[in-house]
Amino acid sequence: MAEVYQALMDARERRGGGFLLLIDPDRSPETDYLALAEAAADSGVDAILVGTSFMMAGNFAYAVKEIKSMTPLPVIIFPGSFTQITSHADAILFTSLISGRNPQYLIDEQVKGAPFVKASGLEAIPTGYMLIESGPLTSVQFISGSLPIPRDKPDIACAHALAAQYMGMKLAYLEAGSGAQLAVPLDMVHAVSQTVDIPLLVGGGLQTPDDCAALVNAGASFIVMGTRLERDPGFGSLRELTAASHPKETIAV
Ligand code: 1GP
Repeated sequence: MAEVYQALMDARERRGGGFLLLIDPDRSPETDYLALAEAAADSGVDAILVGTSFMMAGNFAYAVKEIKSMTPLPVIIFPGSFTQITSHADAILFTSLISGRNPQYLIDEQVKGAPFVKASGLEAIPTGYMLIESGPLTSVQFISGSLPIPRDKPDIACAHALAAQYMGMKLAYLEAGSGAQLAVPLDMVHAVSQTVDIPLLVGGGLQTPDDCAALVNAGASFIVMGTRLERDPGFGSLRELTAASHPKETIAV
C-alpha cells in the first residue's frame, strides 16, 4: 500500500502543489524543531521530511519518534545514509543520486539499507535525486563526491529525470543543496516538468513565498524547504510559504 505517496498525490491535486518541511535534527535545538513540527499541519505543510548529512549530535530514531509524536502529518525519511532508517517514520524517500557517478550513492547505500527498510515496514518511495549547480560547493556535493548538473544545461537534467522515470522511480528531486546560494533555475524546472510524467520535488536555497510560487508555476509539484525555517522559525511566515505553494487554495495569510 502506497498510502503516503498517494496522500502526496492527493494533496498536489487538491492544492495545485505541495510544501514539504525538511527538518535536520542535527542542525537546530530539539525544542525548536519540535515546535516547528507541531505547527506544521495548521500552517499548511503537506508532509515532514527528516534527514541529515551526518547526525553527529544525537540519535536519529529518537528524533524521528519525537517529531512524529508532534504531528498528524506523514513523516518521511530523507536519508543522508543507510543508517537513517527507523520504523518511527511513515515512509522513506528511497533515493538514488542519479546525477552523480559515485556508485556508493547510486546503489551501495541502497543495498545496505534495503533489508532495514523491509524490517521497518516503511513505505519506500523510489526517488531519482539530482544535484544542480548552485554556486559554491554544497555539503551534499562534497559528501557525495559528485558533480552537479550545470545550471545552464536543462537538457541534461531532462535526460536524467527521464531515465529515473523509465527506471520506475515515482518522484524526481531537483536539489540545489541545503542552504544553496542559488536555487534550481526556473527554466530547468519548467523543462523537466514538460519532459517527465513523474512529480518533481524542488529544493535548496529557497527563501520567500515568491520563490515557492515561481517554482510551482514553473512546474514543481512539491517545494522542499529547511534552512530558511531553521534560521527563522516564525510560524506566520511558514503559513505564507505554504500558501504560495498551493495555487489552488485561496487562504488569507
Ligand atoms: C535540502 O532541498 C532541501 O535537501 C532544502 O534546502 O535547507 O536550503 O531549504 P534548504
